[in-house]
Amino acid sequence: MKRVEIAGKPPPVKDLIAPSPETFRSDILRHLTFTMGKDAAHASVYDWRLALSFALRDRIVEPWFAATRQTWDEGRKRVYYLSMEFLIGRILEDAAINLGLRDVAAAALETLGQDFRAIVEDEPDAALGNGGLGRLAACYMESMATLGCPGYGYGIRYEHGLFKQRFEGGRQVESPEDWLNQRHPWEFERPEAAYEVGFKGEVVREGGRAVWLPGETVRAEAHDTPVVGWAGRWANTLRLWAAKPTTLFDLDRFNRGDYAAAAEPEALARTLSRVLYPDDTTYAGKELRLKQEYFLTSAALQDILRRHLSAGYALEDLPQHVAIQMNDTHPAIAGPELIRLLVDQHGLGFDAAIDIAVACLGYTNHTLLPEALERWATYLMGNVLPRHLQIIEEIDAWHLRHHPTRPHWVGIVKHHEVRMGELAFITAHKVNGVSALHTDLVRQNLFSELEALHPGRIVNQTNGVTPRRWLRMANPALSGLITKAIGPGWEADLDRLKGLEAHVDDAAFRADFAAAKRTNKVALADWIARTQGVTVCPDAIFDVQVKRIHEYKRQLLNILETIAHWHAIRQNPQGDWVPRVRIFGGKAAPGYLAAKEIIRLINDVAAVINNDPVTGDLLKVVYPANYNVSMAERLIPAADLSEQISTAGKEASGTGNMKFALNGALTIGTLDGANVEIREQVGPDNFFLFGLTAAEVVERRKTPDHARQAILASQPLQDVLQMIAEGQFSPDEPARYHGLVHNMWHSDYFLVASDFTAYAEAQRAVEAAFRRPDDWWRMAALNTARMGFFSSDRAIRGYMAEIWGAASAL
Ligand code: 26V
Repeated sequence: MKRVEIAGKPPPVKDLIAPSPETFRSDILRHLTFTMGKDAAHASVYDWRLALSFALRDRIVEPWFAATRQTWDEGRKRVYYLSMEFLIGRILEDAAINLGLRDVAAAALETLGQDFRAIVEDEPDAALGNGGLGRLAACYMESMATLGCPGYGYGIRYEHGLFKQRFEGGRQVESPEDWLNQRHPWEFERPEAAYEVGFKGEVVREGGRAVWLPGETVRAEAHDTPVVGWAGRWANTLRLWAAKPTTLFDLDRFNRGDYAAAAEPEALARTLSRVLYPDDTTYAGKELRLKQEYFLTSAALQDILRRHLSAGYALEDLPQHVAIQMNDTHPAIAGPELIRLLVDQHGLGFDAAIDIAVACLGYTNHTLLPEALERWATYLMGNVLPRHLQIIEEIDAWHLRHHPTRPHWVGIVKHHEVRMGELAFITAHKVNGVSALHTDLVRQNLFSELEALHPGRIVNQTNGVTPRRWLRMANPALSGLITKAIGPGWEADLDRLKGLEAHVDDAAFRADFAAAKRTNKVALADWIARTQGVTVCPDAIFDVQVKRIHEYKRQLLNILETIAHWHAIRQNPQGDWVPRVRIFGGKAAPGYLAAKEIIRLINDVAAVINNDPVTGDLLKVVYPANYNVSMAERLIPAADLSEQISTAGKEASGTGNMKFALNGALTIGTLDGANVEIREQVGPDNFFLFGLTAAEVVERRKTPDHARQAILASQPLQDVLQMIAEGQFSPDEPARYHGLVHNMWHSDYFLVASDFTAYAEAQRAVEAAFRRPDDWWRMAALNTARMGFFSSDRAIRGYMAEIWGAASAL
């Protein structure tokens, strides 16, 4: 046995004992034989992957049990993170790295004639989320484990995660994702941990007490996935609920031969945890969505109360032992549900119950977009959750009693709708935004009246990302260089990256930094050639915009400027151009037609540009389908330029922006979301800023013909719109983009035209900088060196201190 020292903060409670490759090899073989029932001679990559996963999982169990035991023994406060989305991605390599077993595993497999990389890539992504909000939840789970913050994530075990995307004739086509059609080796089924969740029915009064008689019930069954932190010092649980019928099937109907009807209860229950809602752009008042939200929340709260009571604590002491975080308003029924459980089931008074709820609950807001703010018609709420609607009205009345000066337009129930933002705000002791700018806007715009009634309730917690996955795992080339330069342990103490600053004026270090980037670019170029059939030159600027497709994120601005650049090269093919590859990735919500049109335009433009012999290697456009976490892990480490170009005031934070800068890409971006703080941290000289500010955006919109004015002021933009309108990119259907072009001239709500010239100029500044490699690599290295602030460990420490009142157990 060899002792593995993994340095870093906090000091090790118990160092990992890493097995030798020989020991680990026999672990793998044991699982291959006895768990998979396979002979090594006939095992597939799937068999090897599962055997390896089980061998790794075995080694999580000990720290997992130890953490659970310690939490009970020490009577520690637990944090419960309630989220409708956990966008995890692959688990195997991340777990191996955190256990300090990645190299041991790779070596063991090599002796078995197996390739670690191929096995890693066989794992499907756990895609139980749409985008930023879900990925943030996954990073936060990993940081809570790393910091030894006792906690649980609660979510839904969707049978089908985010849809798969492919392109047909440039158009997005969706198909169901099916990650559970294979064995999922990381979870433990807990059939004994199950709760009934009710819907509909009626509320009757019995001796002055409300009794809810649900018309439908389902069972929520727990599936636990351990989440191990850095160096295996602590592990928490991600508990995902699967919906099961309370009665299996109707035997009478079955015996009468009516098989479909007999299976109805089962089918009905199963739909609850069947699919992830794929739209994070617009609120649609779907009953099934409300049911999913309540299903998650009720199961979680019943579980939390059961754990609390089984420790022998009083319900009045819940806030000392329990912090519950609502990831956006999706679980905002938690306030009413907790009050219901305390009042209806445990006999507390309403006032005592609401005080307990408020003291336990926190609410994170992730968007200001009015169309994404949840509100439920009271008739729907009253139908699906009749008791909760009563409690919501009581909460509203209670709030008004305590704040008689409350403006008449403020409140939870208005115009026959339940506003979930107001509900979450009023039932939480802290409400947080996700970047400094976003939090200011939440204070000034979204909740200004409630802020005045509850000064100090709104706080900021700028988002962060886990450096274990997003640097150490995704970018071994750069990670190795960092460790060589500043020593080990930065993974758990990211501020230590500052130590790289001392090296940025060293030409040899800059050359190594550039070489690490080149390694990643060559690997990406190979993958692009293999999977997309496009050849790209690794010496070009790799310019990447990956995120959900949304008008406010302005992929349109990017592709319009790409066309302008292409046109400029064609006017002067002998000019001294800097070669570029513009890489796009991202999915559109299935019903979001404007976003789908942008996807099609990008693909149409790519088809023309990539086949143009005049521009050749000077410009390529690549848009691989089905962007997901694993694709992000390929693209981000290979990026030179990170596109963060949203209309200012619209992107709450962004987290991709952090991953890119951490991996040594320079940002071209607006003063939006966390871009503001990234620019402050890395220094304004190391960031390509352009565009209107959030305040200027508001002003600009007041000019009625802002779009027309901006287009008329830019000949290149006029030319681009003309080319599109003439059908240069859709020769088979010249009118295809007439609507889009018309919208550019006459509406342009997201101010693409108004920011176009500034964006194009910033792109020229990027090229000028890229021509000076010494400057470029110095800037890139400074970005990595100064991104320590954006570790999700820093963010979680902030939540623990300012919202949860929780302490590290390490
Ligand atoms: C809203 C809805 C509305 C109901 C239907 C389903 C659904 C699903 C998700 C959402 C909210 C989307 C909000 C969101 O993802 N916000 C992103 O959160 C990131 C993490 O804080 C942040 O970095 C991004 O800027 C922000 O857009």
